[in-house]
Amino acid sequence: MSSSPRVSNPKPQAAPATPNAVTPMGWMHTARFLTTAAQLHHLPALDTPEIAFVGRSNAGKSTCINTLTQQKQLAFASKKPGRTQHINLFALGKQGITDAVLADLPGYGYAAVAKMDKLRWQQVMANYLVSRENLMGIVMMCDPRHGLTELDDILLEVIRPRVEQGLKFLIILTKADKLTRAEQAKALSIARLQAGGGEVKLFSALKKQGVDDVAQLLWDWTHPKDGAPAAAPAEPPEDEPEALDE
Ligand SMILES: Nc1nc2c(ncn2[C@@H]2O[C@H](COP(=O)(O)OP(=O)(O)OP(=O)(O)O)[C@@H](O)[C@H]2O)c(=O)[nH]1
Ligand SMILES: [Mg+2]
Repeated sequence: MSSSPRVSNPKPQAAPATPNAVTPMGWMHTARFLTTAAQLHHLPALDTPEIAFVGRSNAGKSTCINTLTQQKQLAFASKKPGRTQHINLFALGKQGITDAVLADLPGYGYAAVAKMDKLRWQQVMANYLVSRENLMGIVMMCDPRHGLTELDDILLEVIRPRVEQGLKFLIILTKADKLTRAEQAKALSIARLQAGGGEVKLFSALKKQGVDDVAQLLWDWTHPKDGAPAAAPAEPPEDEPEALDE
């Protein structure tokens, strides 16, 4: 990544003394578009902690980002799978001072994408997840009606070494409005078993379920009370990253 300019951001400011001046939801609403890139080396190298939204195509990643940030079209959401085709970065932080970045990634597993395009994307994504230095957390979006799929499991394997080194990890069970209460409870306990100690939350963009919880968690990740470093160590980028198989 030495070819990319390193963008140094000012250190996050200490929270103001007034308790309500910065809330996780208020912080989320400061989201603004930062940049978009079709390839990893086109992304600027950042010092700011970054949280990536990953998951199958159509799982609801872009909608989740729009719901959390309360902006209708910050990320492009669509009924048609494969809507997001770039890595899109959004900056968060009060008074224009960026203290975290959200990354909306293209979904995987969408059958109607040409094989070469699929392979290219899987490589870009695997390389991003393994080598993005400021990546400090991953939110995996999963439609509980389908559960974690084989591709989700492969992705979990790709990131496992970084999770073991401290990368934060959350599974969001999306479209919870499509499940009954009993189905929600069942999906939650199954996903908790699969998450290997990671957090799992139910979420519905339609019903605004889980919005506060997720905002609070992402805030806690990026504003650690003990001042510990936010990002987990990354591997140097490889020329031939491991592709995610179908
Ligand atoms: N009922 C319901 N529909 C949802 C919810 N979240 C997303 N959707 C719908 O699911 C479809 C896909 O949403 P997107 O946010 O574009 O999904 P994505 O994961 O970003 O998809 P890709 O960009 O293709 O990877 C859209 O029609 C959304 O309206 C939800 O919480 N409830
Ligand atoms: Mg999307």
